[in-house]
Amino acid sequence: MTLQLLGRTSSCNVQKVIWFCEEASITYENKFYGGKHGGTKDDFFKSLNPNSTVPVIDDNGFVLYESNAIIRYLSNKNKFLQLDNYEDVALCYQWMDWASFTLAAPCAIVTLNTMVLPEDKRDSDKVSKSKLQVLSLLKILDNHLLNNDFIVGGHFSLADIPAGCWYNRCLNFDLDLSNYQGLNSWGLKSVGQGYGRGYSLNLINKWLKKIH
Ligand SMILES: N[C@@H](CCC(=O)N[C@@H](CS)C(=O)NCC(=O)O)C(=O)O
Repeated sequence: MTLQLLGRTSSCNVQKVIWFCEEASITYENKFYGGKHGGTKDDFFKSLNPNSTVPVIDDNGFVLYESNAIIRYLSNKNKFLQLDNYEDVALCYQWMDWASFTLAAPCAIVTLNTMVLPEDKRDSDKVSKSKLQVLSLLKILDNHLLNNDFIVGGHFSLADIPAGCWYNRCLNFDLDLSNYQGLNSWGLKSVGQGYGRGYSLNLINKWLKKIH
């Protein structure tokens, strides 16, 4: 059976899985759950993921949630985007967690208060404070990327996917990133236009305009 991916494409965590599948040429069927599509509190969805969050995959009966766990599983199963030594694997997990928790936290506050909540419920103070946090966190990644072409191991790896998805989201936050040369040049190589690698995220950006 084709890999089932449950989750709305406007979620960065779902985007990680789409990006990996596109890179690895894995055929998948995407069913929209969560956000305005709802369905995550239904018995069926909760039998797959009692946390009611997206993404979830069903790979021929093997069910898995947590986006980073999903892309690590798909990477191991397909022997794709793997790293060769334990140190690089550990650094890869470090950056995946950093992007998914440390960077994602203020990004989620900006997203909520600029795109998701109704205008009269948005908190502009929270947006300003969180944008400053995002800028200082992106500076950490920028410093790392001034000396490294990609996040780990000198080539595109799983480590670039979570950070790439959140960087892509940050491009919608109206931030001044002109002094972030390392980040921007990595962004062009990983998620940017004109490179095959960025194809799936560019596609997602087009979808987002239509279906957020
Ligand atoms: N740590 C989880 C977080 C999952 C999560 O919080 N997903 C959000 C979307 S990014 C969600 O399901 N929100 C509820 C909804 O979309 O209805 C993961 O990486 O998969």
